[in-house]
Amino acid sequence: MRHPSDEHDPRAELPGVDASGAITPAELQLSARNHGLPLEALAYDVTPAGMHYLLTHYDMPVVDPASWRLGVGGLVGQELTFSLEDLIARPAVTQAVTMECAGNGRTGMSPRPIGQPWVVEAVGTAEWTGVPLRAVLEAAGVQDAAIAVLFGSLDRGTEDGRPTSFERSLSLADAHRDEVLLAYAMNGQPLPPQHGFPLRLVVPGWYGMASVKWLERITLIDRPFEGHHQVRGYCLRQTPDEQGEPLTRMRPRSLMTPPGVPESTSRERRLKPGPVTVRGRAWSGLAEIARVELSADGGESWSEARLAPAPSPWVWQAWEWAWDAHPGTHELCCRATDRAGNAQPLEPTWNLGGYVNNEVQRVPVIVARSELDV
Ligand SMILES: Nc1nc2c(c(=O)[nH]1)N[C@H]1C(S)=C(S)[C@@H](COP(=O)(O)O)O[C@H]1N2
Ligand SMILES: [Mo]
Repeated sequence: MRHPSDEHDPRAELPGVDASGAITPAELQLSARNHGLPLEALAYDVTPAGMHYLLTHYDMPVVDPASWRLGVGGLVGQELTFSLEDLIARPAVTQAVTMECAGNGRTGMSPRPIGQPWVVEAVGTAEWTGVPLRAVLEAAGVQDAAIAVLFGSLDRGTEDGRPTSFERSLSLADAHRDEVLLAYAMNGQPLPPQHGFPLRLVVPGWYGMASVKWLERITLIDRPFEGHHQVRGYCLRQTPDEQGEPLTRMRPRSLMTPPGVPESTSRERRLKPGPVTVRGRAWSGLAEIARVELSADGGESWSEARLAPAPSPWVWQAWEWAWDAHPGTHELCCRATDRAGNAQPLEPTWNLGGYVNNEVQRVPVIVARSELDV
């Protein structure tokens, strides 16, 4: 979908924009650092850590766990400081969580918003172990004047020429939800450096930006936090002057593992004729998935996939769909709808940051005439 204004490209005011719309060397650098989930890894209930998507804005801090501390302060009853051992000694919770970047699907928009050029693969499911945030807030005590909790991290960069760090806040109510964790382990191992070692926040159901990595400080505050990553990034805006709606929970999305085999450079996929089981996952942070539908004709006709039960509200659900593949060229599509009635659209809705594009996944495939051709 094109932006309504033809005369003026609102991206022109943002840093790093290439007027031709081509992927810039800076974006290539970003996408070499921040990788996606290879779609064949949808086969795992829990994504192996190295296959989980990765998104980091600045440089990844190198942290010495012996000297690292988490500070809890601001409008608290008592300021607290935790070492990593202090946190590990507290009662722990392990929880599988599907996390997706709010910019997933960005390259499907036109004109293409500048940023990490995701196609559809910015997602993963990990088993996080840590301490419930609520327990730490209760240990410190929250003063009546506090309205929000600010999470400060160790990574540093600049935005619009000003020094910044990756900081985000949650309302008191969201911060006290049972499922919100301060996680020190991923899939049973200490957090890998790139996923926030030694401690990160995990906010199940929300887009990934809420899950602040490399945590160093939790501050109770009495006014809304207005840092870059709260009020500029991760808001749905059409123009740079607009404030826009802040992003929170993940919209429904389904993804399939593309069937068949790819050609190494064109990525064109071929498969044998005959029965095929197409498999994938679906999730929504807004409600449980109600159904997943598949199409083999580019979205003209749809039929329902078999959906596995939801293991918890916070993880993706497996689905499978039986297809009788006839020779020729086909476009496979999948579409999820959640129990709150949110469905994946057929077309994206443009916004400046290129966020929340949960349009249906489209996978072109060539079904060969015979088994021998694949
Ligand atoms: N400190 C810090 N936390 C961060 C980020 C970051 O750049 N710095 N990126 C956020 C974004 S935008 C996403 S999508 C998730 C990605 O988490 P992952 O890299 O562990 O998959 O981390 C979030 N937490
Ligand atoms: Mo993200």
